[in-house]
Amino acid sequence: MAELQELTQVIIKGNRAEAKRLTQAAIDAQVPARQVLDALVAGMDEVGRRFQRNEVFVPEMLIASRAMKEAMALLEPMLVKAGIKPEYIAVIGAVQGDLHDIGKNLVAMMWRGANFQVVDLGTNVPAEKFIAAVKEHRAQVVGLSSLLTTTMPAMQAKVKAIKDAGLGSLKVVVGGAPITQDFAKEIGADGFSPDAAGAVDLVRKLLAA
Ligand code: B1M
Repeated sequence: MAELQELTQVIIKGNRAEAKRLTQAAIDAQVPARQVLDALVAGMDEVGRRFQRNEVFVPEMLIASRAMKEAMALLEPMLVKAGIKPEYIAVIGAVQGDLHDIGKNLVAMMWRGANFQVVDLGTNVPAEKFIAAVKEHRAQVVGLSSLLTTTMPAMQAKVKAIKDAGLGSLKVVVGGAPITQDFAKEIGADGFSPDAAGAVDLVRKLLAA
């Protein structure tokens, strides 16, 4: 449907007013909520791909996420009515000792843009808080962010504590500027992404497996 393709495009452009107008128009025209949601998610997926190709940068991602958020606020009651649930439930936070949250917030936004339910614990998060939130929200994935080489050892301890807590098939993913694939493997994490867009694909792959 042309209107839904247009909705995808306005999300990519981060045009909030148009995103809200087109979402409301689709709701009024009784377009199934799932189709509207898919059009919104397709927009954020494309923003993610462009970010990975260095065609857009952090500001464009923030603007697109804001448009997505406002459109989702209109759509949410329809999703609830139609019984459409978030794809996955995720908990995220910056590890204890780390106050950097810009990258972590981008990951949370991209996850929300992919229709994941995200519980954001903020910064300076101890292992016990991650574990409690995973249990409370029955999360399938937990994301740890670290920007400091000094908090990297803490990340290792946190991954171990979370794994030792016996939380079933929970996946632990890590990221942040000093983190590498090798480090992630070394500390027993299930996955690593170098950027926020990749964190969406990573979770989809891990949880679909
Ligand atoms: Co800080 N800081 N900082 N800082 N800071 C760095 C990280 C640093 C590299 C600067 C430098 O020296 N060149 C350096 C770390 C050096 C090191 O560890 N080797 C540093 C330092 C030393 C410090 C302090 C210790 C400074 C001091 O007080 N002496 C202090 C520490 C505070 C603390 O955390 N306890 C400190 C404080 C701060 C501010 C508070 C002033 C501020 C943070 C504000 C905030 O976040 N709200 C700040 C900032 C802004 C930076 C820089 C300039 C920018 C970080 C940033 O937001 N980047 C940074 C230098 C730099 O990077 N140029 C620096 C943009 C962001 C989009 O990228 O966070 O990497 P990033 O996220 C990416 C990926 O890494 C990935 O996705 C994102 C985008 O795609 N990603 C994930 C991130 N988390 C992920 C999780 C995932 C997956 C992917 O899965 C879960």
